[in-house]
Amino acid sequence: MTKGIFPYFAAGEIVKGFGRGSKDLGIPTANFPLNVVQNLPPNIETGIYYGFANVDNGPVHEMVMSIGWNPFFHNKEKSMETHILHDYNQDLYGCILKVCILGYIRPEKNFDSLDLLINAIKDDIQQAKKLCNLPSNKGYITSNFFKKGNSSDGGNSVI
Ligand code: ADP
Ligand code: RBF
Ligand code: MG
Repeated sequence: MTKGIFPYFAAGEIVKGFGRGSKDLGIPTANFPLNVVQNLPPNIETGIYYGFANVDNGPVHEMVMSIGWNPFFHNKEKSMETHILHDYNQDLYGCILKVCILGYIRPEKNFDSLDLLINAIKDDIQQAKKLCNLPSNKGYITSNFFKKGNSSDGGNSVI
């Protein structure tokens, strides 16, 4: 069960992902290294999450994140992929990504086509925008965690 773990804070370097061209689909996902994935609480469900993120202590934006094995692609390795709702117009490899996960949207699913997967991700983005804007959530934009000098080794102890 995924209960009582939110907000969950994590930080790490943005590494190369699976190179499937998510970027070309308009949905680039910044991938965390394995150690950040392994630091997740053991009781966190795989699935799609929402929250806030920033890069190199910059402005905080809404994000959607996929945690799991991407059944559509049959991944062997569990991954944490974050799509930040902002146009950076550049690569961010090597930069530090900080995320504050605020809640769960849905389980990971398999789809009959890539188009259906993309439509589901677009729905997730709309959900995330609404949920991030709730009074109980939007205060996290100004969390000290996102400021310079505050980081996290992947746990949720540093706020
Ligand atoms: P990879 O397979 O290496 O993860 P993607 O096609 O998923 O490649 O693209 C992800 C990369 O795109 C990120 O690592 C980052 O460098 C860049 N990027 C640019 N804008 C964004 C964004 N809004 N959200 C996530 N990554 C972004
Ligand atoms: N992959 C899946 O196999 N099933 C999913 O339900 C799924 N949902 C996703 C939702 C979001 C918000 C994001 C960012 C990714 C999701 N993915 C899912 C991962 C997707 O397959 C991966 O990012 C690909 O690289 C996209 O081309
Ligand atoms: Mg990626």
